[in-house]
Amino acid sequence: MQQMQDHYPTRRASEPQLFPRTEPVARRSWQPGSPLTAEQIAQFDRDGYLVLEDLFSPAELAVLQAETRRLLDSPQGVKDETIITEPGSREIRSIFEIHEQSEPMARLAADERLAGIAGYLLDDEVYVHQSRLNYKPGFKGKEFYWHSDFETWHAEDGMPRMRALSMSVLLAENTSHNGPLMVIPGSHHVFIACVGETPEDHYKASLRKQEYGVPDEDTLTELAHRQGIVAPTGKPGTVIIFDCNTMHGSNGNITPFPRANAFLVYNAVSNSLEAPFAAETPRPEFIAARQPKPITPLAGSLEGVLA
Ligand code: 6CS
Ligand code: FE
Repeated sequence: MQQMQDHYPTRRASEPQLFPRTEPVARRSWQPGSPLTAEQIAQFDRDGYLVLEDLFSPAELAVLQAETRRLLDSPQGVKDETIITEPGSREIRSIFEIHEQSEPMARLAADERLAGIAGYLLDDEVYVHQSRLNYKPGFKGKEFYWHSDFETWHAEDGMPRMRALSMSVLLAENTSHNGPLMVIPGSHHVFIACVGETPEDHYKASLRKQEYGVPDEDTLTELAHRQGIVAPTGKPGTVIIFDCNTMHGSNGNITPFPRANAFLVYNAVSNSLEAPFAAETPRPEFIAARQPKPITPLAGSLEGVLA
């Protein structure tokens, strides 16, 4: 496959490098009928993240929470390779490809309140690049070290441009104590190229504990001092949208209160995956969809969607 030009070379140099983002963040400005206000679009563009409250009714949340419980309690119902456990234990850390293995999660992924907003901000038809149920059990949930998703998706999956975004649907209370997502506002405007060649089958380690494709401490220190760190919290039903290149991570969870989020990553159809830009072979389909399935956003309630 002919590889496109590499606008964001990473895992090549022996020193960390910073490259300016060479493309817009929010690709459509406000116009009548927009699913977001002009202020929300401006905030997403400026900060690289946006928090939306109360998108789903309590009854819809009950469907999603029951499905989350079902997936976690009976993981034998999902493909074994999509279940990622915590380092050093059998505790489930993530279940990938939930949009292909669960009716309620498939309906959530296609909902206009998510896919419709993604398509607006990315100014294109969108498909699910990756989905996962992130579960951070009480006492045992481990951290997700700082990283830019795009750096991994570019290097290991072959995502050409920064025209993708993640939506984290909070399914349990995300408080400041139980390991909420932390983001560095504005970090999405710069691409931090990482040092270190991608190991073979890197995903088998990185999804449990990522050690390659993580930024160096000096760059992180400078970025955090300049931009600060925020940890959006919220009750179940809150949705945190963040740009593919926003630097983020989360701490471990030593409280008794589990943290559970459904992550949906929307990519623009025009930004479909090429050959990896810094890896020998692409990662498996359950982590990165290589055949885009454009979404027709669905209106209506999630109530009654059965597992
Ligand atoms: O490697 C990935 O694709 C996944 N890893 C992290 C820590 N965030 C993005 C994505 O879910
Ligand atoms: Fe991430």
